[in-house]
Amino acid sequence: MLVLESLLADFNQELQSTHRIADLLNLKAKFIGKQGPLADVMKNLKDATPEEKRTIGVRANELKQAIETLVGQKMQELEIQEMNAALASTKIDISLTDSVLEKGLQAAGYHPVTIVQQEIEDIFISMGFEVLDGPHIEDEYHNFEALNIPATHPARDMQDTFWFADKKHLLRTHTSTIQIRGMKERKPPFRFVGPGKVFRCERTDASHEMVFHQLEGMMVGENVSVGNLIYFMKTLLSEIFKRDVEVRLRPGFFPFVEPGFELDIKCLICAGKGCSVCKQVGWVELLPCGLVHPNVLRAGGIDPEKHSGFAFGLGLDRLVMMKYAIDDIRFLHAGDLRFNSQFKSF
Ligand code: FA5
Repeated sequence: MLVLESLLADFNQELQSTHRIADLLNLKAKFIGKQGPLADVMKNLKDATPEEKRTIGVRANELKQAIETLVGQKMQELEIQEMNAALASTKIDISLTDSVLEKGLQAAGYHPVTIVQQEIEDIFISMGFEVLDGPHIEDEYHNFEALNIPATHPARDMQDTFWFADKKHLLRTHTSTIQIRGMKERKPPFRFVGPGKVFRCERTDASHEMVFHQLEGMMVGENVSVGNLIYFMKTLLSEIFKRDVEVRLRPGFFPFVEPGFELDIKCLICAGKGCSVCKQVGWVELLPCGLVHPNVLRAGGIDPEKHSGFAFGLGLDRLVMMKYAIDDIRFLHAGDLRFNSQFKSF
């Protein structure tokens, strides 16, 4: 018995000075492994009396379990310690400081389209609008039919479409797709904006890209009028440009609005004199809009007898071009860091 009792004390003493997992495993083997003293005690039991066998056997088992428990506890402790040590030695400082930048490393920054999109979202949020999202891959219904553009309507050709092979799905040609789901999921009055990428199979030039960004807006309620529409458009432009910009409103045709308007901005690249961005006309198409067509309200589950609404589809890339005087839309999509890093960094 004495051997057994001193065994636990010896084990505890050695355990105190064990600080590595490998040493702990060796210590465990030393005390309760096949060649260890506990195994010896058990082997020698064959010559003992039945009474000794019982008391010593029980005690030996208790000790084995006690040692296993202590090893388990210590193992957990050491694992945490080793993990913390590993984390501390591989720690990365992700905060770039000026001194790092002085060494010539590039700071990360937001893309100008993202900067302006976030600014516009904030402006609309402050005016009680929600911000919605929608899928890039759409069906014919949401991109055309529900927007009052049936299959045979010539307006389908206004937006050259990338179709999928099944001829049912497409890459959305405009963010107006967000209108239908937005209407179906809420009851009037409501107001929301929906920014995102859109896709058109178009020849590119200084003001046209195949992949570009729009920001849809919609407000539905009782007696929503052209007056409301003009108020929100004016607020948006004065907040974005922080100065007076010249705009003009002219009639525009879109099957999903009636009446429809085109809001153009006086070209800020050439101050209206004529350039490649405005196609020599001095004005840039920026913000088509109008009152939501009754058929579209119905498709969204809204009774046009009770409610009316306005909608707009802002050309985000063109707005960015006007704001920063960028004279070719292709700069926005080239991924050139020399261009991108001129804008606000994190
Ligand atoms: C539309 O896409 C309509 N869905 C907008 C709308 C919404 C009207 C709600 C009424 C109510 P449009 O095809 O004109 O309309 O495009 C809207 C804006 O996107 C244009 O004024 C222009 O600023 C921008 N845009 C159009 N095509 C391109 C292009 N290829 N590259 C860059 N910007 C473009």
